[in-house]
Formats: sequence, structure tokens, C-alpha cells
Amino acid sequence: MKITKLEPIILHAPVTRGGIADSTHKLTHWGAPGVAIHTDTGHIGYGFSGTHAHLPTDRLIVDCIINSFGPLLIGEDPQEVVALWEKLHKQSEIYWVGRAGITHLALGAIDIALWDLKAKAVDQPLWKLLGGSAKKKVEAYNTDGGWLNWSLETMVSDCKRLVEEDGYRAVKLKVGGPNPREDLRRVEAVRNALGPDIRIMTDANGRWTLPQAIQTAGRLVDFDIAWIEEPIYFDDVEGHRRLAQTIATPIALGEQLYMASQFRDFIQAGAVHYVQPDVVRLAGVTEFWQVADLARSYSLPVVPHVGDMCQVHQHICFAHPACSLLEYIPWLRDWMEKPAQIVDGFYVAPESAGAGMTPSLKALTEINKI
Ligand code: 0YR
Ligand code: MG
Repeated sequence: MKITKLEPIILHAPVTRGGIADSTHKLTHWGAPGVAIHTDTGHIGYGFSGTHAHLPTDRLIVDCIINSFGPLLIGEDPQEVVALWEKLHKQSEIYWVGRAGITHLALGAIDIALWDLKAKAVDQPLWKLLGGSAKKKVEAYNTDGGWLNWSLETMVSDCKRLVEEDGYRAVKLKVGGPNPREDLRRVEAVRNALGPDIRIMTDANGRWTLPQAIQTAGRLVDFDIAWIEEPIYFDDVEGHRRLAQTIATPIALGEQLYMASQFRDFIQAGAVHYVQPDVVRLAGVTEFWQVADLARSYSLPVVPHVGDMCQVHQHICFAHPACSLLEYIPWLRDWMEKPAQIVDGFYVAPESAGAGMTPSLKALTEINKI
């Protein structure tokens, strides 16, 4: 199998109710800038990054994929994905300008497309190629009921619907709003509405200073919260270490970390309990796997962040022993040929060959028209 052509793709998918916010980000669309990798056998591999749909920036990512990395891939065998990852990652002219950021997001999208081809070449879903089993239980927790811009009433009724009608046993709420008392009121209202048996996660998206986190996150223990996510700034290892020693609620983080070495630093410091790598911010499945192995060696659960809207991560979760819980956000549902399926709060192992990012017909007619 040989790579013959790389085709740029940009998708912008509307988010729920036209716009969502957490403490740090506001968006109307989820961006999926990526690539279709064509081969001499007729197989096409798809891989996307995940962005806030800022078109000029999405174009930079796609340009890096096609024009910086692309020429290095033509003629190569996509099944040699780990060797190709090393080859691309060693390109000093490209990595000179960024070991993280756009170059790394570009490599992530390519890596996913290569794993997609490797799985399609043997006509297997990626989880099977990675040694997983459809019998494994992969639970879903839903993030789409807890946005910070939802009114308290909307948030409570959305969370109730997710639990009572859709069968989720775990939901995530955004905190880190301007008034910490309001944060706590919102968490308390959802806890009271859902009862004691549903798990509730909270996510501050890097908003607090250390003393704010000690004060507000420290009180989450009253509501039996599963974790507080990104309580303080994304890269602050020492701050999270100190917080972890101070509060009883476990700490989750990782969605903003680009490199396996950053995870090593957080884990070694004792600054994280739930490890949240993302295939679209790490450079793909290849680097994700290293992080998941590392976390497992410290007995830390891996609960991926879903910049891919869970399409690739579901495969990894059916395969990697550190993963048994996975976020769910529905924004790419209409844009993927086989959107992830959840029944009674558990993922159903995908049956089609590949890594899960093949676009739907609707997406194929609308992409690149933005
Ligand atoms: C904006 N999940 C997150 C939104 C989400 C963000 O990027 O999607 O809240 O990525 O923190 O845990
Ligand atoms: Mg988060």
C-alpha cells in the first residue's frame, strides 16, 4: 500500500443550541480541520484535529498537513504508522517552529488518518487492530448538559433528561463562572435533582488561581463530585500538585497538554488523578498510547477528552486497559458516516473498518465550502 495524495478537509459543525460556553471558551461551531489520505489500493484514511472553528487558524493546520508534512508522505506505506510518526516528528525544519501548537495538531490528524488506513487495510475496526474486545464495558459520561451559558433551569432539566431518558449515569458541569457561590449553587441544584447515585464531574477549564481553587473546589466535596477538571491554569504542575494535597476531590486534567513528557511531569508530581489525553492534541493515537501506558503504570485511570467528538477515542477505550470511561459530546453526529452509538450509557463497539472518522455524505458535500 502506498500513499498517492493528500486532500485537505475543513468541517465546521454547529454546537448545541447555537452556542456554548465554559469559563474560558465560547463557540458556535466545532472545527474539524484535517486530511483525506489516498492510496494506490483505493483506501482513503481520514483524520481530523478539533478546534473552535476559527477559519484562518484551521487553514494553518491544514496547510501544515498538506504542504509541510504532505510531501514526506507521498510514496510511503501508511501501515508503517509508528515509523512514519517518528519520521515526521524528526523534521527539524517543521518542529523548529513548534514542538506544540499547529505543527503537532497537524501531525495528530495525519497519525489518525494513517491508523484509519492501517485498520481499513485489514478490514477491522481500530479497536480490534489494537487488541481490544467488544465485550469490554466502556461507559459514557455526557458533557453536553452542563455548559456555563445554560440557565440553571436548562442545565437541571438537560441533566435530568440525559439521566432519566437517555440512560447516562454520569454528567459533567462547567464551573469557574464569575461568582463562585453561583457555581456551588448550580452544582448543588443538579446533585439534588439527580440524587446520590449519579456521578457528577466538574470542569473549571483552567480559570482559577490556586487560592480560588482551594476555596471553591474545596467545597465540592459536599456534593460528592467525581472530579474537578483543570481547576487552575493548564500548564501549572506545581499549582495542581499543591491543590491535590489540599482538597479531597480528585483532580482531572490533560486536554490542553501536547506532549507525553508533559503528562510525565504532572503524573510524577502527583498533580493529577484522572488523566485526560486527547488524540487530537497529542499527536494522534501513537502518542496517546504512550500516555495511557504511563498512566496505567501509576494506577491512574485514563478518561480521554474528546476533541474528536469520541469517534477515535471509542476505539482506543475498547482496547486500552487504562480506559473504561469516555466523555460524550454530540457535535459531529451528523457529519460522520458512523457516529458513535451509546445505549443505556455505554458505548457500542463500532463494527466498521477504520478509526471512525470517515465523514458522512452530507459532510463530503459540504466540506471545504466554508
Ligand atoms: C470548548 N471538555 C472541555 C469545550 C471542552 C470545552 O472547547 O468543548 O469545554 O473541550 O473542557 O472537557
Ligand atoms: Mg474539560
